[in-house]
Amino acid sequence: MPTALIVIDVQNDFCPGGALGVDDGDRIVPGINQRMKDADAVILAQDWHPADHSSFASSHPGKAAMETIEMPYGTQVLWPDHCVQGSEGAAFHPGLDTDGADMIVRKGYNPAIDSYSAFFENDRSTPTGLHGYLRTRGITHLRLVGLATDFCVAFSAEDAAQLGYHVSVELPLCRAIDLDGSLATALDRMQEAGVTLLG
Ligand code: VGL
Ligand code: ZN
Repeated sequence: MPTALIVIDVQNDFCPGGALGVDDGDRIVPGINQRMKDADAVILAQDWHPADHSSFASSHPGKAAMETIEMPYGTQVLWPDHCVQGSEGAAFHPGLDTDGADMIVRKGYNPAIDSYSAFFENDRSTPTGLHGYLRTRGITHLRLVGLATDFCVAFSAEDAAQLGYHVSVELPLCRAIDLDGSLATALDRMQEAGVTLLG
């Protein structure tokens, strides 16, 4: 089965000490590097925002990080500034074997809309191009790992399942933000979408 490993957002800002640091986010790096060796294709997703991105609380006077607002495409969590294009925070964790990647897909570059998923922006319809890439390479099976389980990993997994891929998420190689029960919700949603959760 032609299988791709999709590594979601293993970037400095999502690791401890980063702008949106996830607990133990750096601990998954060695295991991910190991996992690259038995995939037919390795894809890295990279959160890549302009400095004035609409998902940043700093773009909305009077709003604080982790509050939500209504956007034309639905409810949006407002985040601290993170993964600003070209910054050290947007760089991959220095331990990640980026040389092992076949392609890097950047997302979240449109100032007006966030993009948790590596497949679609948060309107769940504007494509990033990853589906076309995987399809033309004949990939049918996806293994997802990375950060954060309950946002970018979950949205990517759900979209991939909806697109018809066989999708598994390797939970020991993911870490979550877990904001107001978001991890439990994300696990339920992935399971409902037909994603296999590997413990
Ligand atoms: C992510 C929040 C904002 C993620 C990205 O990678 O899960 N979360 N941007
Ligand atoms: Zn982001």
